[in-house]
Amino acid sequence: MKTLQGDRRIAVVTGASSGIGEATAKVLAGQGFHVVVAARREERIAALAEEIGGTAVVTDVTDPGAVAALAQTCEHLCDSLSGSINVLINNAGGAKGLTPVEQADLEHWRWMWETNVLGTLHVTRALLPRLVASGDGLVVTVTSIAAFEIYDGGAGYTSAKHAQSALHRTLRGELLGKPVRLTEIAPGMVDTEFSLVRFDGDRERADAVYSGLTPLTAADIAEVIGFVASRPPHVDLDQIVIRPRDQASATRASRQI
Ligand code: 8X3
Repeated sequence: MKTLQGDRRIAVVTGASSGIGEATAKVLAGQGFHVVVAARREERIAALAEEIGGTAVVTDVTDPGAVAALAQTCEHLCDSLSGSINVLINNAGGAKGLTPVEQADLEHWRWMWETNVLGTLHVTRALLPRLVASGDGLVVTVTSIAAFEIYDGGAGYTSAKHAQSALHRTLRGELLGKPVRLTEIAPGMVDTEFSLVRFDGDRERADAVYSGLTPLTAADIAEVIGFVASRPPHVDLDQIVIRPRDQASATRASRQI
């Protein structure tokens, strides 16, 4: 098979403006990747790209036009750097609200399905031909323990994460025989903007999620993704669940209050 393996290995990270995405972009840059940082917040990704010597692309993963432009930029980068797209980190996503099904906020549900599920679909579909052509591709999708657990008030988020995980794991079979590894990272509590977004900027409510325990940090997750990315091409870490020691499940945690 003809491959486009170039001199420079390129990694694309979505949701790179903060948290796990930002930390992962830094780890991958440290490993020598040219990192394309994609997110909606221009100022943040421009500063990050400057810091790590990467490329910032303002991208809303729910917008197919924006994702097509991201893919186009990646094509140009491959040419200008004589590089190949070897890594995609599907990290964009999140939760909104925590309400029972009976009171479901349809806008919240739509946002969660659009961002976590269709966003992953748009970006993966757009970059897959390049990842395959690189001869050594890797797709990491950051889901959540909500991809296999459920909890009261969480159906919008858990159903979206279940679907995102199903989409990702389906690729493992569809791409069998092609040179692309697939890893699902399923974190539990990570102290990022996650809860602040979920509770619409309510700092007190967001902080309460992590009170009395030691949550994971974005860097903890990024370090594991860096390990995944640095394995040889024949080693596929299919699924990795990472929780704080203090968290047994989405609904059971040990808190010292
Ligand atoms: C979020 C996981 O444990 O904070 O994706 O609900 S948890």
